[in-house]
Amino acid sequence: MTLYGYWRSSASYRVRIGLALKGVKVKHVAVNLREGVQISEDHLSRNPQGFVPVLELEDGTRLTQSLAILDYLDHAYPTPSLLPQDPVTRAKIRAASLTIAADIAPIQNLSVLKYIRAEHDCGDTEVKAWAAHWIAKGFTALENIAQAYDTPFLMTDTPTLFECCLVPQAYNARRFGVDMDQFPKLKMIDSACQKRAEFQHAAPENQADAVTP
Ligand SMILES: N[C@@H](CCC(=O)N[C@@H](CS)C(=O)NCC(=O)O)C(=O)O
Repeated sequence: MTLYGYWRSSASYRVRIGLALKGVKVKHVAVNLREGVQISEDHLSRNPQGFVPVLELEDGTRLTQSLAILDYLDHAYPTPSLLPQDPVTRAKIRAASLTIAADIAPIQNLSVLKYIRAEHDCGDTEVKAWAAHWIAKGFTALENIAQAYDTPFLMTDTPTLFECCLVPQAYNARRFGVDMDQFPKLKMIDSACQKRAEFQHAAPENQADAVTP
């Protein structure tokens, strides 16, 4: 299988974590978002939305949307599962994951930030403040939820779909200057993940296309 992604893309990072947790090896192909390769004819033929990640299966089938890709991986490679068996906990973990993937992350997408920069004459400071505002708002709700559980990961003893979403979003939060000390439980979960080899392997800085300052 081939994963078309980008080192700093949080949606690609989610899938890299899922692959690492399951011990599934894929070929990685970088789509340079900074250079606009996502809207090249080649990439639009993989994903007409012009987004990464895209997971290309061995038979050429292309899967898009990180959560749908993780769902595919969870069915194709069931162990370890990314969701617990209990239906209520499962639904709650999916909800918390969607809070990140559907509600928080899209507002700081590169194309959204480019749009507000160009159409609303925003500079770096305003753009950073915009991203930080929406991340903090979403994290405040998630911190409230997480505080009710005394487990090392959200509602569980092992990382799930939620940690696949949280770690990349916490990475982005730090990039946009959000003080993670406001969210002690999320910070604790993120730190517990960072200690694990699978999360280290999936980290942006450890990707072949990473650009170090
Ligand atoms: N909902 C999609 C979001 C994908 C997405 O937003 N990808 C970003 C990188 S994290 C992207 O390709 N952005 C390119 C752009 O905005 O031009 C998913 O979860 O896969």
